[in-house]
Amino acid sequence: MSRFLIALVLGLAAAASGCGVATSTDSVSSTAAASAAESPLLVVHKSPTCGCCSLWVDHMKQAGFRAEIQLSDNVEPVKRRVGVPAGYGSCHTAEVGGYFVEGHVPAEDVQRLLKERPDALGLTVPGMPMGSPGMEVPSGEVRPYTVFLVHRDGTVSPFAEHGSR
Ligand SMILES: [Cu+2]
Repeated sequence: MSRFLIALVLGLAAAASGCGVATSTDSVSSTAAASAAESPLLVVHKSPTCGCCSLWVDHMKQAGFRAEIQLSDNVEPVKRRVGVPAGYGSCHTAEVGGYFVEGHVPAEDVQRLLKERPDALGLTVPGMPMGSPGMEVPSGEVRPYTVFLVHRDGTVSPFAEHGSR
């Protein structure tokens, strides 16, 4: 009788631990799925030596984005593939939610893009304006710059303005 009880208890413990593992795995994966939905994945194409690109990625992570870095010595093919218009390029090219994000675009503008979801290709901050995210200077000065929305036909229109005019 006591042997039977021990076997029963051990059996229950094994079943319980098996179930416990399954349950915790389930909760982990559903938590990951939930946080994935809340924090969009940014795929960033940059050269290995681009420091301001990395600082921009830090800025985006602080705003809640997850980032996957794709190192490449030549990001031009990526810019052509996603549709960055000639003359509107910058140092790095990111992809998020079906859009491209070219250069030092502030996280708030990317968040607005993903919320409003315009029928467009992406956002760009041409060049590398002083004071934009990842291009900060000790004085805190922000040169006025424009974030452009790039339409499907390759034309652009202002999406946001930053810096003091
Ligand atoms: Cu840069």
